[in-house]
Amino acid sequence: MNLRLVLGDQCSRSLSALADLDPARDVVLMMEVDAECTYVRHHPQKITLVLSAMRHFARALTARGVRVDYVRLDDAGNTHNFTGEVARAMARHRPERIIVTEPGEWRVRQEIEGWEETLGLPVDIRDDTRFMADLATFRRWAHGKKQLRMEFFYREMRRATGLLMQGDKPEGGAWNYDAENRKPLARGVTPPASPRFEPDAITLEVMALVAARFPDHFGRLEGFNWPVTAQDAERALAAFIEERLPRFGDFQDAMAEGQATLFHALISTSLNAGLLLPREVCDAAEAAYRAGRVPLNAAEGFIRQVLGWREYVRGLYWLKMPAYKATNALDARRPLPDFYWTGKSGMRCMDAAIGQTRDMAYAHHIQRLMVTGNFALLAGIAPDAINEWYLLVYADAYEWVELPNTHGMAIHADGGIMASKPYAASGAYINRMSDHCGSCRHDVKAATGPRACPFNYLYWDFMARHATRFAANPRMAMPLATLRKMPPEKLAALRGEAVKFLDAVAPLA
Ligand code: FAD
Ligand code: DLZ
Repeated sequence: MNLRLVLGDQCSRSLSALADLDPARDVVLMMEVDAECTYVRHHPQKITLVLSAMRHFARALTARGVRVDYVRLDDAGNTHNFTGEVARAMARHRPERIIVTEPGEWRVRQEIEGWEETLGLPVDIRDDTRFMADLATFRRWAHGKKQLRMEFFYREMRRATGLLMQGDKPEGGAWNYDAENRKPLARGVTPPASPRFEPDAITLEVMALVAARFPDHFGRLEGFNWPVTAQDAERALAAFIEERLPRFGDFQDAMAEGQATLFHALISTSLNAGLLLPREVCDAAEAAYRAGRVPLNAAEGFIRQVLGWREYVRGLYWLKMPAYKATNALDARRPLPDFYWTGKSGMRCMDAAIGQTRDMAYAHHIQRLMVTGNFALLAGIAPDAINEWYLLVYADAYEWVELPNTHGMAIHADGGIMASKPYAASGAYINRMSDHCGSCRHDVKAATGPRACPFNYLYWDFMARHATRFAANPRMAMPLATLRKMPPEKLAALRGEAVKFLDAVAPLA
């Protein structure tokens, strides 16, 4: 018999580890283990989501006649790590081999690759066919290229999948409609509420377990509202396509007071846990466009996120690990300020992003990139510290997707492998894209003085710190030219404010 593993983010009926399963002989092993809940101290909503999805998936497999050996977190004898649980299951079932779909994280892959030797059994590690680009295809695409720009990978993926194509030409004549997608939320536009997913008995039981077992983890568990089954995830997708996708493009980069989710899809938790497949969500968006229910800028903008960014970051992660995790191109060394946990920075945009992160285990892309990420970039927060934060606080966080977004997009730790310039912005950007500054105690127009917006002086301090490094980068020419023209006493005042602020909130050791 085969022992087939299903990990917590592999709750998909089409999982390669379940192909050719023989219900008469094989056993599926699913393991709830402390090690996966605490290697970073995940947000309680993420732990709940994963464990509840696992329990629902196990129930669905059992209903189909599959033999599932399910180890619960509070089972006596649980060794609380994957290797220990596979060893115990081997003693129970005496399998001839282990079959597993490649895991999403490097550390888990390392562990599994050791099993043939440590457990003395053949281990069949299968490709994760849920993604649209397999890793070999990405490696071939990346081979010999100096720069790995997502935009070119995305075009290859459009051609390979036929999504939003007219023959060999992109739908509408352009590959990218991003220029139409940078609007702040217009006055009088109210984003529709996202659907409610009332916790059922299984989820309630998991919530009680998580609350009792991980009381010190950052984040609120009450209000948990994530899909934990494929059916609920499909309902979330359908609601998004009908109600929010039509305006997704327009307001993709917007931020607004009291609006945590705007026109975003809220499907990353389901995609990453395996409850939805990326191809099905792209097909649903394309079908809505072809039926005339969604404009092209919205459908293209959304499909680019899933077919482009999501596949690209996964390819990059596996291409560059493990060295990628150690990158620190900007020599950032400051510790993470305490306000990343308390949400009490006094900066309205930061506190809104951190507050909703605590309450929902969610913030949308621009909050992650241009608020908390931008702050970490400008302040020079050490990559390990900010990286752990992003992996810990979001319900959709897995290292394969979180790490490239953090090191590559947010803090430029990879030195430009992913992004041709750092996403550094002053308060003016946040003011343009949100209404936060209106209710902030800081003055976004002030760069020095007691009410100055910290993003302003931190921005110029960042530019001055890294001027030499970016001198030859044409995309940095404008801010660096402004920096050069700045009177020395003005720059000294800005940098003085920056250092005073940073030494107070994130003192160097
Ligand atoms: P939408 O904005 O509605 O986008 C639709 C889908 O596109 C998302 O569900 C997601 O699957 C995909 N997508 C969009 N942008 C990206 C991207 N940059 N990379 C990969 N997929 C993308 N996403 C995660 O899934 N897990 C993470 O741990 C994660 N960490 C991030 C850390 C930082 C510093 C940054 C800047 C971004 C991170 N992202 C991460 C990407 C993005 O912020 C989330 O995918 C998105 O906010 C999820 O919300 P949504 O489903 O409403 O997305
Ligand atoms: C995230 C997570 C958590 C919190 N708990 C478990 C678990 O108890 N058992 C399990 O199989 N998987 C869990 N996961 C998901 C794993 O961390 C994930 O499979 C690896 O990070 C590989 O992507």
